[in-house]
This record gives sequence, structure tokens and C-alpha cells, in this order.
Amino acid sequence: MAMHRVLITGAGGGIGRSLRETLRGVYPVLRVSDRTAIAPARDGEEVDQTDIAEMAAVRRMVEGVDGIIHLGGISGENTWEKILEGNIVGLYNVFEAARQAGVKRIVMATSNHAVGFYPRAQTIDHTVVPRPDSRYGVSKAFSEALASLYADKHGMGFLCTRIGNFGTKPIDSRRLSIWITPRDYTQLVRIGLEHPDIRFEIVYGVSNNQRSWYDNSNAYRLGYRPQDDSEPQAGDVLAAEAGQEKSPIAERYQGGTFCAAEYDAPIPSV
Ligand code: 15L
Repeated sequence: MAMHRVLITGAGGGIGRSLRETLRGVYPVLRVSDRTAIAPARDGEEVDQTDIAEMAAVRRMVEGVDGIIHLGGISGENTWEKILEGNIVGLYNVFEAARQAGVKRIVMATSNHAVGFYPRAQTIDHTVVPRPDSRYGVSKAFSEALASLYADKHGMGFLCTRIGNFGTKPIDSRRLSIWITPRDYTQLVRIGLEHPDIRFEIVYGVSNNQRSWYDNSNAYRLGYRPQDDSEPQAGDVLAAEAGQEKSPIAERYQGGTFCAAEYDAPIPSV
């Protein structure tokens, strides 16, 4: 896929700021957009400020773009009103404006929280039905469904990356299983934009962690070869947590504290 101008939404967030660096010079033009003001444009960059809840502004944001890395919206649990605005209305606006503008490819940040109520004891692949663990997780399942619709009905290509936890270090025991490093995520994003044959694909945005809860064979099939594994850091991470009191619900399910928050169903016995 020839990508001339690539847009990153949510470019002011942690993943967006990192991709702005790792993708610098990879495509002729990187358009970086956020709701709030971000660092000024350098060579090969265009800076934009758009609230994705505003359709007219979103139309301007996507003009002339070949591919989109959609990270914009709310990136954790929040009130329904905020989720609705950022992750349902905002997401719809981005996909619909992209369709109207003839955008060929979208790499989308969905999340492990779309499937967070799968138990840690189960290995899941890209074909499992969603089991969201939060309003946020529901919005991510919605984003996957909307991508599927736009792929089938309008022929756009989508790579839905169910991101685990992005960062330079795994920050706790749960994240040992779902960690992804900047260089591995950059590789996955490039597959999403450049692979010649993507219609609608779900992959897990995780590094090559020995403790993974995912069968990420769909990503491997598309050529993903992650370089990093949390295991060498597991000893330190687990030692730092020794003696901490933990919620049985958070510990049972992959989504962790997202599952335990507001939980008032009976606690499963096994
Ligand atoms: C996510 O989806 C969030 O965007 C991120 O902030 C983390 O909470 C991550 O999941 C996680 O599960 O660690």
C-alpha cells in the first residue's frame, strides 16, 4: 500500500507521541492531530487540532489522507457521557469522514478491555466474541463492529489492534502478560498501513511475552515478529508486588481492575 500522508489522531497521548517519533520520516507526510494543542510541526509533519466529536472539523482533519492511525477518544474507563462523545460519536465521525474522503486504511486502537472478562486461565485468539469489562471496553467492541461494517460495506481496510499495555516497561504483574513496547507497536502499525491484503483483521497489540494470555497467530500470519518479552523483568515486577492485597475479581480476569470496578455480581467460587 502506498501511503503518502498518514494521520495520527490522539497524537498528544502517550502512544501518539511515541509513534510521532518512531514513524518520523517513514511516510512523506505525517499529519498529527489532537483535541488539545500539541508540539509544532517539524519537517514532514502537519499539525492539526480537532475535536473528533465535531463532524465538520473531522472532515477537514482527514482531507488528503491515505491512512489513519486512530488513537483519539477516551483511553480508559469514564462516564457514559464521555465515552459516548469520544468513542462512539467521535469514532463514527472519523470512520464516516474517512469513507467520504476515500481513505484506504485505518489502524485502530481497540483494547484488551474489549475482551477483559475472559479469565486469565484461558488463552484467547482473535475469533472470540467480545466480553467487555467496562463502558470503555464496550466502546472498543463497538469500534471493532463499526470497522467490520465499513470493511464489508465500503471496502475499507482495517487493522484492529487490541492493545495491551504500551510502554517501555511492564508496570505490574498483569501487564507482564499484555505489555507492548514502542518498537513492537510501531511494527504492528506499519503492517496495518502497508500490508497489501488487509480487509478486516483483529490482532493483539502485545509483545512476544512468555506470559501472554493471547494466541496472536493472526498477527504473526500478517508478518508481525515482535522483538520484546516482559520475562526478563518479571522477577523485579513480582518482587515489588509481594505482600500486596489483591481483589479476587481483578486477579481472576484478564481485564484486572477494570473488571473489579463497580463489580457487584456474585464472586465465582472457582
Ligand atoms: C487500555 O486500554 C488503556 O488505554 C490503558 O490506559 C491501560 O489501562 C491498558 O488498557 C491496560 O489494560 O493496562
